[in-house]
Amino acid sequence: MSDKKQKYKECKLVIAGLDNAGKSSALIALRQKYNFYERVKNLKPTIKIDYSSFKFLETYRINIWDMGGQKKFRKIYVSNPIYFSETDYLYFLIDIQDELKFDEVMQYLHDVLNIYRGMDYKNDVVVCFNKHDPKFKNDADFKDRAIMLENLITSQNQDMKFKFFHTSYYDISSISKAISYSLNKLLNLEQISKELKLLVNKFECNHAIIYTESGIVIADHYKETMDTRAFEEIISTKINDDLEFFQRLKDDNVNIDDRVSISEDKTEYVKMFSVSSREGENIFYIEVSMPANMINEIKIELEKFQKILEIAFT
Ligand SMILES: Nc1nc2c(ncn2[C@@H]2O[C@H](COP(=O)(O)OP(=O)(O)OP(=O)(O)O)[C@@H](O)[C@H]2O)c(=O)[nH]1
Ligand SMILES: [Mg+2]
Repeated sequence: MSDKKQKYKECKLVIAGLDNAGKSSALIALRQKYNFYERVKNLKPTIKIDYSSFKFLETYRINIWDMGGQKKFRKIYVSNPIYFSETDYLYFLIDIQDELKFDEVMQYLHDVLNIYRGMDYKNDVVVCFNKHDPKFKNDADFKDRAIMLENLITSQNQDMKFKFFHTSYYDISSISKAISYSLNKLLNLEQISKELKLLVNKFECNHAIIYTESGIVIADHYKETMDTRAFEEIISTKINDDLEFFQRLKDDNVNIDDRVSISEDKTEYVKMFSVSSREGENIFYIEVSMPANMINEIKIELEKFQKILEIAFT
């Protein structure tokens, strides 16, 4: 275990899809939470494969293979299955705005899935209907396209499992949510997710989210009657705002680990948790939006998350 490389558990996520599907943009949006539009605007088509990795907490290294989608590259991958070997999760992005390419999309998906069949891939294939921008969220045509593709994909590939998401780089939390899906499974975060759900139900919270220092949402629950999408817009702003707030405190050496904001109809509370493991310190934030006046109960309830996080991460 002295080898530095063995310090991390390695996970491989493959991001595939046609050229122009928005793969690289989505990844940049995820990594670069601030001012990413500028960078995305100047983004060039990916030449073959872009490798990147990020540390998830102190324990894991998530390796992301962004497979440039131009036809010439697709040909190379499809004839060299080695690129796809040892994948933990396959993400397949579809540009939901570009209906004219759906046949080509289905053909490439078919080729890629055949490779995974040969490799005995057991996890869900995560399909993202990308570029489903907020302004199209109630557009019936977009909904129909997605349903049509979903039906086609599931009926043609009954031997495989799929998970579908709607994503857009105008809604970072939609991308965050899609990526959290595989991370939750890979990193055994399901217990945490369950506890968070119990909290939301018990106190009739509007929502509760837990995220890491880099803003990756590892679990989130919302009151059922809420419009999740609209809510996510508020949440991603709130996460960024809270992260900035805590960063400022840290820069100024101020030792405060929570923040409350009270408005007429709700109270928002965010608390920082620190969990030490052999690999180092992991910082988490739990943010709860609750009916006004619940703050004291929630504070007490959140204390037990220290233990839950410790069990999961030490
Ligand atoms: N409207 C909208 N445009 C997007 C979105 N994501 C990406 N784009 C645009 O789509 C274009 C292609 O994005 P890329 O991220 O380069 O696409 P890619 O899938 O990486 O393409 P290849 O590297 O060639 O495979 C860029 O002009 C982006 O600005 C989105 O969510 N909504
Ligand atoms: Mg690219």
